[in-house]
Amino acid sequence: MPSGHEHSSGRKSTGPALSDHRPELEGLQRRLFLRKTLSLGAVSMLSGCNLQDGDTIDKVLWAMSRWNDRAQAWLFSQHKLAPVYTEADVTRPFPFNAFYPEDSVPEIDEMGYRLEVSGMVANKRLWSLSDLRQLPQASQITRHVCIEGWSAIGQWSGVPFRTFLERIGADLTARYISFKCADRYYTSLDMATALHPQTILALDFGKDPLPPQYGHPLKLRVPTKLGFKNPKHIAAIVVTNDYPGGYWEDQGYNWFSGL
Ligand SMILES: Nc1nc2c(c(=O)[nH]1)N[C@H]1C(S)=C(S)[C@@H](COP(=O)(O)O)O[C@H]1N2
Ligand SMILES: [Mo]
Repeated sequence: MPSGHEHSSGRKSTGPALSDHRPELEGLQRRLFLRKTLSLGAVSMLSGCNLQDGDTIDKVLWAMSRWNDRAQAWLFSQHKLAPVYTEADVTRPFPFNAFYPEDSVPEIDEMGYRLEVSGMVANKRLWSLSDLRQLPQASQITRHVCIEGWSAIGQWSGVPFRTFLERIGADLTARYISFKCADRYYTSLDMATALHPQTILALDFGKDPLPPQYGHPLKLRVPTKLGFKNPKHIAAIVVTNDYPGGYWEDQGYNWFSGL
């Protein structure tokens, strides 16, 4: 597969070969309504992957998922806004979620904190929290939807991410923004979603600075995406054309995951 379509999850091509599983693949194509329209060759073309007999089902499914990402990205509109709510609608207490229990939330020192930016950006300086608070701020009350089957309404405030990307001189034609978090979580976004007016680098939750469990000191609030695409405890941001994947994405969650 060409670079930009590889998955760094350590998946190896040791699974069953495609040719041993014709009936399963046909079943899959039927379920996806692709039977009449997409041959293996067509999936190859659309996904940019070189698929052939002998490839693993795993590889074919990853290729289809990446094709699905592109279809969703194409349908995404920067003008379509996520629903907004009032203060009375805010869910209390707000649920906590992470890939570890709440007593393992990272502790980050406010004074020593510096956000790193790298990749396709003109200005690679470090950002303190007070630097970020001096930029224009926006606030939103929106619904967070977790793939695990719960949702909750919260209020987040901070710097519109488009404003931040402009300040750091990000190449806005790059394909991806990648986020690296203090708890080793990572995720990434398409540029159109990064530039969406409701995507904000949040510093506050409700009226107060983000508490530890909700992403102190900095999280990205993206109301047009599932919860796992909203990184908490952001340490570094990379603007790149190389597909960055993510913690859950690399385990099979669909990368685009728009709402
Ligand atoms: N750094 C980091 N960010 C993360 C996660 C995580 O484990 N670590 N979990 C994600 C998931 S799956 C969800 S649902 C939300 C939960 O955010 P909350 O604790 O503010 O409800 O954070 C997302 N961002
Ligand atoms: Mo989640």
